[in-house]
Amino acid sequence: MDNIILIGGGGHCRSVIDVIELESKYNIFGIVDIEEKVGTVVSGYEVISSDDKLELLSKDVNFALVTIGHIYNNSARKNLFKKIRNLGFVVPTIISPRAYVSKSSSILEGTVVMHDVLINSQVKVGRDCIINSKALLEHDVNIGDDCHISTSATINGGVNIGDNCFIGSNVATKESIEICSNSFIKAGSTVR
Ligand code: JB2
Repeated sequence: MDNIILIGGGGHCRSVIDVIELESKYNIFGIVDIEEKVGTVVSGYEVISSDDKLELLSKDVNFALVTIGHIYNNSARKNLFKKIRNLGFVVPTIISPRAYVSKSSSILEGTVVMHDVLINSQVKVGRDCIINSKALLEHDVNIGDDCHISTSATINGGVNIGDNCFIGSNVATKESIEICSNSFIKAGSTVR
């Protein structure tokens, strides 16, 4: 298995570790977090360094993924994704074996698809997104880059979502609507 480094060792990281372990494609080499957390352990994996050692780590490890979450603001995630790409890390797509992803759908790199997600026919998901546990993306949905579709959100058929959107837990959207870039939709909303 190829080694991978995870950047950000909090709650979202612990969920992603569970997916990576089940997927069994990558060996988690270690976690990169803030200096104060170096030496601590996250779900059995050591925090091996802070961000300033990423260049050194890139000599030994090919793959990296940002595992900081996104609720109000995704700028930390975006900056770190940019940094690891500039350093030459390969950023993979991570898909839980417990997710269903239609073979006619496409999911770009840096995106994680968590347990029990259902992605139906002809869906397109951009880069560096979180499609969180139990989310449903119905047929012909398009999702831009850097979005977080939270737990159990239902995105109905033909919906277009721009970049940098946060769609909260249990949100339900009407079919074929446009949700513009930088939208924040709070948990439980119905979007018409
Ligand atoms: O600049 C940084 C940095 N800033 C914060 N570089 C690196 N490498 N790591 C950084 N961190 C680390 O990200 C923090 O020290 C902490 O370990 C982690 C953030 O963890 P936290 O649990 O606070 O949030 P999260 O983003 O992992 O999870 C939130 O978002 C998810 C989507 C939570 O609200 C979760 O419940 C939610 N599922």
